[in-house]
Order: sequence, then C-alpha cells, then structure tokens
Amino acid sequence: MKYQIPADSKLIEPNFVFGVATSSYQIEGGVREGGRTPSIWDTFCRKAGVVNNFDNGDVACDHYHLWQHDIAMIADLGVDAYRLSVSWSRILPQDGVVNPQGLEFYSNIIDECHRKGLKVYVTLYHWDLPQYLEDKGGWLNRETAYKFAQYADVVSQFFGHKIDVYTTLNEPFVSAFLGYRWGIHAPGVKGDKQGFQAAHHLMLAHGLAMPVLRRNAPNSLHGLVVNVCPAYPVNSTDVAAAEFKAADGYLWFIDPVFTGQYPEVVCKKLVEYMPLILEGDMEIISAPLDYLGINYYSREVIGTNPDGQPEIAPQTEAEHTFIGWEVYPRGLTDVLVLLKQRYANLPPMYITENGAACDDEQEGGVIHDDQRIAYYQTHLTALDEAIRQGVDIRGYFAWSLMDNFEWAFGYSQRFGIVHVDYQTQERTLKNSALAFRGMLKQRKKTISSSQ
Ligand code: IFM
Repeated sequence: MKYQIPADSKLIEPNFVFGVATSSYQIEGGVREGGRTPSIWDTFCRKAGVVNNFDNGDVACDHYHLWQHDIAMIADLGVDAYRLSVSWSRILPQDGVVNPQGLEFYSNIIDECHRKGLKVYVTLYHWDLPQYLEDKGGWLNRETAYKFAQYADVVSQFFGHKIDVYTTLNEPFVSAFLGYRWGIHAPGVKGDKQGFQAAHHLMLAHGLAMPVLRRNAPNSLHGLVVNVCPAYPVNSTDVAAAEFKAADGYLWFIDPVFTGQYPEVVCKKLVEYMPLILEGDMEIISAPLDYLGINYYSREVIGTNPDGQPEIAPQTEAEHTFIGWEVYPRGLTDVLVLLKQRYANLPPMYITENGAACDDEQEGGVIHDDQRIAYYQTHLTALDEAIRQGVDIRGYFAWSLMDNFEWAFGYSQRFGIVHVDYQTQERTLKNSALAFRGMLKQRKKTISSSQ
C-alpha cells in the first residue's frame, strides 16, 4: 500500500513541511546519565497501579545513546523536519543550575539534523516537569511559570536561531487536566480546582516565555502546540452539551491566546473551580504567536445525560484504533475550519502531531500496519481539504517517528511508523514508514518536474 497525494494537492506546495515527531521522556532513556535529575514522570512511574505494567522511561528507546542512528533514519525517510522536545531537568538539573552536558546533548542532535538538511522544531515542555519544582507545588505554584520563563531563557540564549521553530508547551490540556484534574498522568493530582489552576499557570508560563524567546531568537518562529478533539452533538438537543465539552476541553487553551479570555460558558458553570487570575495575566497569555501547532487524533460525540450534563456517546459502529480512539478524519477538516472561523487573528498552523496506535502484524522482517497507512492517507486528504477551504497550514508531522513510552499506557501502545524491539533496541521501518518515504519521494519528483 502507498499514500497517494493527488497532483493538484496543496500538500505538493514546495514550502509545505513534512516531519516526524517525538518527545524527550518518551524516547530518550538515560534518565540517570549526563547530569539529568528526575522529572515528575520518573516519580509517577514508580507509583503502584498508575502506568500499565509498571513501565517507565528509564531506557525507553535508548535514544540517549542511539541518537545518531535515529537521526540518520529520520533523514533517510526524506522528511524536511524533526520535532523533538528537550528535557527541562537535563538542562537545569537543579533550580538555577545549568548543566553543560545537557545542552551539549541537544546541541549535537540539532547540529546533526542540520548537517542532514533537517529543520529542527523544539518543544520546551512536553510534560516532564523537574521533580524539584513539583516538590514546591509544581504547576499549582505560580512561581513555576516564572521558572519556565527562566528555562526558556537558558535554552534560547544558548541555541538562538539554531532552533528553527520553538514551541513553549505541548498540549497544556494534558499537562493540566490529566496531570492535576483527573490524576491520570504525572503528578497524579485530582481536583477540578487544581486542574484549572494548573492550566492557568501553564498558560501564564507560555505567555511569559514568548517575549524571552523572541528576544533571544528573533529569526526563529515561536508558538504553542495544543491538542484538539472536536465535539459533535448526538442530535440537535445536545448542541449546548457539545459546545460546553469543547469549551471545557481544547478551547480552554486556545481562546485565552487569541481572545484574552477563557470560555465564558465554563467560567459561569464551573464558577467554584475557576483559577486565581492576577491583573495583567490575560495580556501576557495573549501575546501574538507566529504559529499555532495542532495535534489531532480523534473526535468525541456528546450527548446529554439525565442530569443534563454532557456525556460521551461511544461510537460502537465506527472504526477504532488499538488504543480505542475513533478514526474520524473529517474531524481534522472540521476543526481547522472552525478555528479559522472562530479567531480573526489566527496565525498559520502546523499539524504538529497526527497518527495512530495500531495492532501491527509482524511477519519475518516485515511490519504490516495497513490500518495506520489508511489512517495517514485519509487524514492527509482531510488536511488537504481544509487547505482548499482556505485554512493556512504550513506543515504536517507524523506522531510518532518510532514506538515509544506512551505515558500511562506504558509500552502497550505503539504509535511509531518505525517499530522498536525494546529487548534489542532494533528499529525496523513499518510499511507505513516505507509508504511515507515513497510518498515524500514522489512529492519531491512532482515538485521538481513542475519547476
Ligand atoms: O504520545 C502522545 C504525545 O506525547 C502527545 N500527544 C498525543 C500522543 C499520543 O497519545
């Protein structure tokens, strides 16, 4: 099977960026090497019953040692860019103490990417808060937002425009709500009040870092990455329920950036849980972005329960991936069009993550992952459709380059286009990776023949 991009597709446009993405804790391992200190995930993984099979990121894909091999593999796929995240506690293993070994580790990776012609997209925070900051309250402590701005300063002073594209936070929804509201992710705090307070401090951290990044790396692009999960009503009587779910979900993290306000419908309904917001915070949070990164995987269909509350209506007849998420490519088109319509000041967007965890079949040295291939094909088509409808999208990153530590699911869910044997650390390109490479080759040919 291969991916087909029609010759008139907007994805053929020469400046459109194709890439693959990973994150530090999910692939690096080497958690006690190079001066790194624990993050909240190192701690969380040691709690009983929170991560599948008691898995942890101690070794993960051993990228800490295999990074050169991995970058060669990325370049060989023919992508234009690599999106990675840096580990805060590798760079600042103690409060205010910069670790030259940590900076060197990422410097080597970035230089190697550039040598291979890859652009580098770096996320500063992909959920691995240093444990020493969690010990002081983590994202419930307003001070953490200021610590984040200092960390952004260290990274951007050191790397400047060597990092082509900076991202402050990856999916603040997940850090705040899964980590501090529902207790599913590190640090495992449960409480609506805590969830909203952590969310506000994360958004403040983002806003405080933006001018720092602009000052230190004026030639790079700077933005935020959010996960979006569009909410569809079961029927016309559920429209308000679906709107509430979206507002209490992804819009909670996008509205403040582009409108300077949190969604009113949530502020009114959940008034007792609203965060403490100091004067000037919303101005800081709504600093203009160069781009917005969108992570899309699936949608939710929302009904109303007998108490009048929004409730997820499982789509039992629909196709799902192994992780249990509905395959719904149209949601990608819909949500991108919705964002364009909702915000007059929306900057260009990148799809910074899209992909599927599937039940891949291994046969000899071949990894058959037809469902993932179909997933990418239909989502690229849905993306093309959004661009045709006038949405400004500049790039697309597959999640993920390789199988890795999938948070509370441990290693049981494989999102990679490259298979990782966790015993031997052998990497094998799945059929989806071969198809991705074929599609990129074909795309380059089409581009050069039209020039
Ligand atoms: O693996 C995660 C990633 O860290 C953030 N976005 C969603 C992916 C799949 O769950």
